[in-house]
Amino acid sequence: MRLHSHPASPFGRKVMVAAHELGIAERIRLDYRRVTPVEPNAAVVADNPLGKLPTLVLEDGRALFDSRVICEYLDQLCGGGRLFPAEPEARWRALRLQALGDGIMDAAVLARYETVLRPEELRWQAWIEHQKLKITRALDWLEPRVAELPEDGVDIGAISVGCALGYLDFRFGADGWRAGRPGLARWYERFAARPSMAATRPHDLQEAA
Ligand code: 99T
Repeated sequence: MRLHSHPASPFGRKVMVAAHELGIAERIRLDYRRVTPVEPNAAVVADNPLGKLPTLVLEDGRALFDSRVICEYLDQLCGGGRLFPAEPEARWRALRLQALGDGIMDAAVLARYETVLRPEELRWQAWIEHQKLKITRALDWLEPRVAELPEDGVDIGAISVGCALGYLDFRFGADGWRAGRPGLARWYERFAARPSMAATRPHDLQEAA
């Protein structure tokens, strides 16, 4: 399998953390791509009309997107029920946390694009502030519910929230998301120490195709 991705993408990281947790990371070849909403990458667009990362290309040439679909595919490939719990209560808890983590990443990526991509004279400060407010509200919502996240194990909710917090450290470290959120900070410290997270730390890359 091939994965169009980028080492800075939190969604690409989510897929690779899932693959590491399932023990199949070595079956995925990483094709790093440079992609922004205004600079689509032809190789990615050929496999995904949305032109987004991550996109997984299977051995038979079919492509899967987005990160939610890819993660569920990988889980099924390994028998199912490991990252996406089957038992209803655990399942909806994990899926809701996945939606929260993905939503934080969406807001953070949109704030980032507004900051670094848009020409300076067109930048819209209110847009950035309101994307960041989404992140603030999501983290404040999560702090008293941190027990919903698995303490030692892993599921798709934990992976998504973990990658979202890792992305905030990577792109918005100065915002200090840990302040006033000791429960979440403690949970993340343990989660970030997992080998799957250590193997997928985000970084920028100049030479992506
Ligand atoms: O929107 C675009 O055209 C290019 N952006 C992306 O492909 C981003 C890369 S993160 N990916 C997504 O937004 C995927 C979201 C989707 N719902 C999923 O896969 O779950 C780039 C971050 C950075 O450069 O800092």
